[in-house]
Amino acid sequence: MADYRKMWQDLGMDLEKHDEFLAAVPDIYGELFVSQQKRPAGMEYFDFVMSEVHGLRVKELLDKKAEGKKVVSSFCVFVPEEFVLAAGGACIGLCAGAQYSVPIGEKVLPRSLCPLIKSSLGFKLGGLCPYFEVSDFVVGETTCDGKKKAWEILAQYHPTYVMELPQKKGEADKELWLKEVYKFKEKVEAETGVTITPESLSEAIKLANRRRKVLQRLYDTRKHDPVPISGKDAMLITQLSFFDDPERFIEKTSALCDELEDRVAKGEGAAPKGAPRILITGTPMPLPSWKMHHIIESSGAVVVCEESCTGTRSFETLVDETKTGLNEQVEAISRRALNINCACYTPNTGRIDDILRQVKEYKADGVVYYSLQFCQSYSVEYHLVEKALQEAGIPVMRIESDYSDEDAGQLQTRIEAFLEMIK
Ligand code: BJ8
Repeated sequence: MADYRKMWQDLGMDLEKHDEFLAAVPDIYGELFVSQQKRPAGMEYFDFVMSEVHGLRVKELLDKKAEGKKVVSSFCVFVPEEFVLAAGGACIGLCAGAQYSVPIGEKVLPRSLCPLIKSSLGFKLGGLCPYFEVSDFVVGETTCDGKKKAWEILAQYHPTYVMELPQKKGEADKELWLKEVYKFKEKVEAETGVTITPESLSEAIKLANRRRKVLQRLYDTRKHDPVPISGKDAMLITQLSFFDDPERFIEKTSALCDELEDRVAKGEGAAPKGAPRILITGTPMPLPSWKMHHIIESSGAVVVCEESCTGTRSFETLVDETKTGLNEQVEAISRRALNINCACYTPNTGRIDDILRQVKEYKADGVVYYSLQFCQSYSVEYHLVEKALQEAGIPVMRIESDYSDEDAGQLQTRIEAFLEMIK
C-alpha cells in the first residue's frame, strides 16, 4: 500500500492504534482468502481493494470532497443511498465487524450490547476508521433499541442524522416512512446545496439497481454444484460493495461473473461437487467479520448463500425504475425498505418465506442461524424460523457468537457435528 500516513494524520486518526489494527490484516487475509485453492482469477481486483482498504478509496472520497461533493455514511441497508448519489455525493457503509474496536466502544457502551454497535462506535472513538472521518454525517436508524440509543452517544462525536423506521408494515407505517424518506431527501439537498431532479434521481435509482443486479448475478452462480466461488469470497464482495465506487464495482463484478459463468459451464468449482451446501441466515457480518464462513468452509462444506444484510437483503429488492415524476420516485424508493425483511419488524414472516425459498434456490443442505451476542431481535426470531425449517424437513443449527476468536474451536466442533448429521 502507498504511504497514506499524512492523509490519516490530517483526518485526525490515531496513527499508533491504526497501525496496530491494520498490522494483523495482511496475515489474516492471506490465510483466509489468498491461500484458498481454485480461486477465480477475477478475485485479484477485490484482493487489491482489500490491500488498499484504508488508502486509495479514502483518497478518492477526499478528492470528491475537494470538488465540493459530500460523503454520507450509514450502518443499515434501509438508508436510501439514491438521494446522495443523485446529489453527486458518495454513500458508504461503515465498518462494524472488528473485535479490535469492541473494547474501545465499551468505554461508552455497556458490555452487554451487540458487538456490531460496540465495534462501530469503537472505530470512531479510537480514531481507527478513515471512512468515518471522511464522512460529512452518519445516518442512523431506529431499528433495534441498541442502535437507536447509541446514535445519541455517537452524535457527541460526529454529526449524526437519525431516520425513524417503523416497526410494522401497515398503512400508517408506510406513511411514516414515506415522510422520513422525504425528510432525508431534504436533508441531503440542504447539506449538498443540490436540488434533486427527476432526471438525477432516475440516474441514481438505475445506478443503485445495477449494483444490486450484479450482486444477484454473482449469487445466481452460487446456485450451481460445484459452486464456482467460495462463500468467503462471495461475501467479501458483498461487504466491499458498500465501500467501492459503484461504477467500478459493477464493471469488476460483471467481469468476475463472466468468469464464474464460464466455470459453471465447464463444471469447475471452488469446492468439490457434492460438498455440503450451507445457507447462513441472521445478523449482518460487516467487514472484517469472516469467522463463520472460515469455520464452515474449513470443515469441508461450502456457504452458498447469506440471508442477511451482508447478503441477499442488500440486493434482492430493487427500486421501481419506471416512475418518472419526483413524488412517484420518492414513493418507489420508500417502498424498497418495506420489502426488506429485517427482524426489527413485527411480524416478520416474509423472512421465513425468503429463507425457505432460498434454501430451494441455492440447493442448501442445511441452515446455520447466526446471531450476534445480545441481538434480541434475531435471537427471538429464531424460534419461528426453526419451527418453519423443521416442518419443511431442513436441518438447522443455531449459533450465537461475537467477533472474537475465543469460541472458534468450540464452533468448529459444533459445525463438524452438524455437517456429519447432514451427510
Ligand atoms: S436492515 S439487520 S442492517 S437493522 S445485530 S445492531 S439488529 S442488536 S444490524 Fe441491521 Fe438494518 Fe436490520 Fe439489516 Fe441491532 Fe441486532 Fe446488533 Fe443489528
